[in-house]
Amino acid sequence: MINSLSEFKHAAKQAIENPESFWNDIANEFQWISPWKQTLAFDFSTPEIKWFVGGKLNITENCLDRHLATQPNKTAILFEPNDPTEEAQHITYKELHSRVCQTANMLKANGAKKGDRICIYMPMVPELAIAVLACARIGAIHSVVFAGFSATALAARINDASCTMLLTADGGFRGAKTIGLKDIADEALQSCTTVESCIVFQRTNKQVNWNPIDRWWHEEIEKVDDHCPAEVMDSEDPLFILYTSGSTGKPKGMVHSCGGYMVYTAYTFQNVFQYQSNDVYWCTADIGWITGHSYIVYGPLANGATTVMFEGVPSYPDFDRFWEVCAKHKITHFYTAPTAIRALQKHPTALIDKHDLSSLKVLGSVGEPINAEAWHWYDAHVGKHNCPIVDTWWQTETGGILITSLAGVTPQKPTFATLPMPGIQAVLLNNEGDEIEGEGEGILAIKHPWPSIARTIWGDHERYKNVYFSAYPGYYFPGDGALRDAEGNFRITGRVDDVVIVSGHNLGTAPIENAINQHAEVVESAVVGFPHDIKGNALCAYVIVKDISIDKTLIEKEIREEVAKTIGPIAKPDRILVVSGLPKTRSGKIMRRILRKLAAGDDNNLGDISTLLNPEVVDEIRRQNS
Ligand code: 7RM
Repeated sequence: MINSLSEFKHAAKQAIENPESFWNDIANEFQWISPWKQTLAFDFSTPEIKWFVGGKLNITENCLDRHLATQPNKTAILFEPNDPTEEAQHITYKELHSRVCQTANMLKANGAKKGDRICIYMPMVPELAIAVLACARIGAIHSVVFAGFSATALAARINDASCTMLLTADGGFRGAKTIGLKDIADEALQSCTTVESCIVFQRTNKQVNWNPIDRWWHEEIEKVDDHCPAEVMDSEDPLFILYTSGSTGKPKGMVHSCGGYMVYTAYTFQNVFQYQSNDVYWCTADIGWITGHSYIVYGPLANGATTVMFEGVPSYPDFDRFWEVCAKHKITHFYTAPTAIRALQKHPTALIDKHDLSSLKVLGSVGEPINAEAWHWYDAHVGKHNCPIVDTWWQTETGGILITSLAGVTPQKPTFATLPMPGIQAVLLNNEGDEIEGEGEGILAIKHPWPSIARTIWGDHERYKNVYFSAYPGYYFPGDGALRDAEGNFRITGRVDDVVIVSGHNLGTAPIENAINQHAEVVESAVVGFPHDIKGNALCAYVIVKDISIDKTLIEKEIREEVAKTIGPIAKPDRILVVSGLPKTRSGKIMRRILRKLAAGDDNNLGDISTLLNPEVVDEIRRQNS
């Protein structure tokens, strides 16, 4: 573990000078069935990336078996149910190992084998994590679909990967609501032909429809024992597929492989969060997202940590649920998203002060840039000015955290993700693709592969190449913009793929939004382009204001003046819509694709909006448009 700033600097230097020996040392800390023959083979032009070539392993031996000798009775998963009156579950490493092996046998007994794709559509219960690990145990490729997704979204993902098995539940609890997962799954399966068996976990005890391919989890699990040798996996065998939204609307099935993903998620978990053996770590994400895969399941378990799984939502039964859980389980590490922080920030701090948060040592943020106001609120009211905040920048595609501070080890700077992890060669490029030295602003790119970079898009390597490796040859292009200060700290400024060409001028929407946000009455904004007879494209700004009863004509005029002043008259939006919310994903990302269609008047063809956090704002915008 990196324990000091000087060790950090030393590691960063070593990683640049000799990446292969740097990663060899880290990978050697794991349990391999047989060693690799070559550390790295890559070519960004094809692109082909391989780590720990020829090495054999099973990630579950590293997450489970390895800890049995040293800490069998330590809690591996601490499950906190949606309903605070339902008892929490403490699942030890020994018990988790046994349940994963038994579940793996259940999958095999139902026909699953190495290389099969298994779709997992389950609520946040321990069996979800167990299902993920059971797939990994037998070498089946899991494809977790977030349980908030619709039948259409689920079917598209099952079909894209030709999944042969579906693991689901009768339903799931989310705050005061019950979601009928089995009903949604049934609807999805009407348009899927590859699924041969469906195993249903009982959570809500709700009456469900039954099909010939359905089996109850609790009945199937009774039929098998808990002895299941780990499948021997090649480093480069796929471990899982996880879908992430693309700018076209068709989700991209990012493929992660066994060896590199294990090494990098474990390495970053340990160093970023500075986890100590008795700590209780809580990441509030859902396992349906990459944050849950890497930093609820694999990273923490590979380190023998206690990882909390929370079934509920921040607002149920009240807006102090997070703080109640922190006090109840003496949470030491709390990792959440800016969107959650901003939502909780609206409520009186008395809701926090009711609870004893003195166990907290480290706070984390992930998912989008954290604004200064949210950062300072988090620092003061949750961290009591006493907990480092790690602002972790990364993506589904990167598998693990790439730019962040290390808690208490490297300096933090509000609104800055700060420095690349040792081993990550982050650079800034100008529009011509030349590297910018020192302070500056540009396009973020990564110069050298790291072990957990996604290897391809399932079934579409060409798209993988085009999206990530073609715009700036020789680099991985994440699609984000950044600025860098004199000390080398990065601040992520937002997506750069949202460029609109207005009368032949290339306009990034992020700087226009920043200008609009300068206005004292503006809370948040999103700018998109829409087709225009004369200009080719024109700009439409969606603006959330503090007080909805404000004089709209006046604020529109002031916003245009602000944009003209900071960027130039060319960037003045043609249309400004004052709205009460922006369509967002559940992790807080603005769905620009939808805003673009609405602005273009193409609103009968929005695609699936069921994956949104707030689908109701779409109708509100529609009404304003007409
Ligand atoms: C982990 C995750 C990836 C996109 C990424 C950024 C944005 C994520 C931060 C951030 C600024 C951060 N995976 N993003 N973390 N922007 N600061 N700390 O969110 O695939 O769902 O999204 O999220 O734009 O490219 S993701």
